[in-house]
Amino acid sequence: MAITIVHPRILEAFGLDFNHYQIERFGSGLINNTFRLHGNSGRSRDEFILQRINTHVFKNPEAILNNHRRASEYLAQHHPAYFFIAPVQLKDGKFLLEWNGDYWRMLPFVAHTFTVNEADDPGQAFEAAKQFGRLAHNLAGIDLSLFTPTIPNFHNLTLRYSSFQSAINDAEVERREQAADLIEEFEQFSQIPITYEELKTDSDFPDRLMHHDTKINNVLLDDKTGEGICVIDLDTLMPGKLISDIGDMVRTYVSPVSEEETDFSRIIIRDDYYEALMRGYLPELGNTLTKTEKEMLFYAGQFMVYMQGIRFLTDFLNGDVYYPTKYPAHNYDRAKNQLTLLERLNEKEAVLKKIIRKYLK
Ligand code: GN1
Ligand code: MG
Repeated sequence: MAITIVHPRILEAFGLDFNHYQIERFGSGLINNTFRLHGNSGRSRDEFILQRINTHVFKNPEAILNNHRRASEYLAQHHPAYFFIAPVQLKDGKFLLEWNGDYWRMLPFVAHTFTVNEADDPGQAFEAAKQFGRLAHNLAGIDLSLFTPTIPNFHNLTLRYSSFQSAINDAEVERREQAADLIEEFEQFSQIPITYEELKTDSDFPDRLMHHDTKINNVLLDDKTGEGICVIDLDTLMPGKLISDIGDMVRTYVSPVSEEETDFSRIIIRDDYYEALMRGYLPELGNTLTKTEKEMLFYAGQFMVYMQGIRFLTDFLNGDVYYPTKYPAHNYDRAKNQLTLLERLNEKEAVLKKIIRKYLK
């Protein structure tokens, strides 16, 4: 992979003098290239996040900035007290910089905050879920027709399922044979995409503006109190379904180990984390949830874990073209990890549904 270099002209375009900033790589995202800028002035306001947008994944980078701007304007008008990071404007008035075929955008850095890659206590799961719930609530009245999908069909499980089928057909023999058992196991859960197929057109299952990447490191926490301050990474803020945001929290907060874990016996459902996230998220949306949305809260976890599982397996069958891998069976292991998580989740269906009911009152 080529090393990305920040050219002085990029900072200049944002009205910043290159000589006044220290630049370092930042964060753990796999998709975009992220840098943190420290101003020599030492003022906390003089810090920025600069990102080069990955245009293999985001083919329409303008859409990201347009959506982000629409949301921040709406929030400033309707929820002025709500803290939301708006993108930094270029000298020419735009928000997206094109430089030598690459696309860059800048955001203010929020001082006195930190992120965690895994939830270490239920309190963190609660704080993060509350932030995502608040975002969904505050954006509930916005006109969805103003938004362009930044990744079309991103969480369209019907399409993800059919890409999985194509990958099975087109895979090299060796990989297909290696994955045969796992393919079979995912096929046994085909009720999950069938349910999605029905939900998609259900009038009681509306589109909402969703974040679509609700993992815990996309929430900034106050470095003194640990309280949730705001959400970040708004690249996939676009119309979608409630199950995406809730489901990805279930997928990423509830097990003590991440999708990278290969000792699958360590994948378990921590009821207290599941409860913390429902307690954080559901009250924020209050009575705005429809009957069908309420009924589908447990399904949300199944939906996202299953989808991520087949996305990893699809990539394994395709020869690792999407997710960066460190060894040949990496995507296979990630898929097996997600399958295990799905099984653990299903075993606890009754207990978890009881928890959900507690927070729907
Ligand atoms: C990708 O790069 P990251 O971690 O923000 C992916 C998500 C997956 C996640 C799985 C644009 O997100 O959908 O859930 O990997 N984002 C994109 O680790 O494909
Ligand atoms: Mg992300």
